Amino acid sequence: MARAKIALIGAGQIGGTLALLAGLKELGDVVLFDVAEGIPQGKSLDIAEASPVLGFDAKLAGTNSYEAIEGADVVIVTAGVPRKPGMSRSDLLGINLKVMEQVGAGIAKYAPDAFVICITNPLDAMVWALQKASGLPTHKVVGMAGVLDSARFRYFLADEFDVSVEDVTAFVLGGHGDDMVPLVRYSGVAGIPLPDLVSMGWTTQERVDAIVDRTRKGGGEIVNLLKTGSAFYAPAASAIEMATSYLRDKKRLLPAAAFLTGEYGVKDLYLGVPVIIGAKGMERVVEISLDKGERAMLDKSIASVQELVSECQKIAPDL
Ligand code: TXD
Repeated sequence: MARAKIALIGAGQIGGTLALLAGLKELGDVVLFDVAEGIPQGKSLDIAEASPVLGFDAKLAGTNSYEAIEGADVVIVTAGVPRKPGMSRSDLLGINLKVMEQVGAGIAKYAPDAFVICITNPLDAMVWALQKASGLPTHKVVGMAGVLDSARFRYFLADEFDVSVEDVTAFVLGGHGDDMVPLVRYSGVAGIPLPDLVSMGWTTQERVDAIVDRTRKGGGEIVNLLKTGSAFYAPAASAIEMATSYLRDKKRLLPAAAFLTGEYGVKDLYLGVPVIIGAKGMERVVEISLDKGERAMLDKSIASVQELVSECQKIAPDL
């Protein structure tokens, strides 16, 4: 059977890492697209030259033309501009909205059957714009943030308990921002919920609160350290996990920004919720029960996402 084709729109820090991981995991052939000339070509050649050493077979191509993504099975979008000093949030929104319009048009023309994963920030608004601009069905366009946010939560918990990251599960709901909702009740070690681990004396409520806070600010922590960019290894790994679930029909239950049609009381908005990802795309939204406190946190997160999308609608009323 022919290899799957994976198109990566944006060949920056995350795009390059995605190409390497897709190769290492032999997910398929990779096309790296960017408006910058030479970068996608250079990165794809560099990774192709690593393939004999690393022992994977994949065709890697770099391009500045959308034609090259024709027939892609998966498209992962990281294209965009980071926020620079002096740039307001609206300035950034305006620029990245234009980028989503271009990328959406390219996908609509050359890869209308693809499963699309958006990573560009501000995530919950950009995935909304990308779906509108591409016109692809909503269950084929999702946003990546929750896998990353819960991976951070899992890592911090594994470190706290000195146990394998493999045995730690963690749940994060809501938008990708400081008001995301890490769900303590649904997180734990090998089926033991976090509140029980507190009762068992493995940790204290204060330390759990501090971990929740660190998870919320996880993106900023990396930006403060790197200074010239944001996280890219963990974001790329997270998107690859989502792409793998689609390509291999694994039906993983993963948190993702999904288009809601009434679930969690939300309509016509992308929001981070647990979903099943399989061969049909985003196959199911999983509605878990929330207590009062969790619901209040989610409502706050929904309001921030709604505000961002309303701002987008003002800037681009045609979308
Ligand atoms: O959890 C999450 N969703 C995120 C999101 C976690 C970390 C970072 N997140 C966001 O991903 C970040 O705020 C950015 O919006 C994206 C991509 O991050 P990356 O670190 O890869 O950014 P780069 O290195 O600046 O790469 C962006 C590339 C760069 O090579 C540009 O030339 C290209 O995008 N670019 C374009 N490509 C195609 N088409 C257009 N129009 C375009 N404009 C810029």
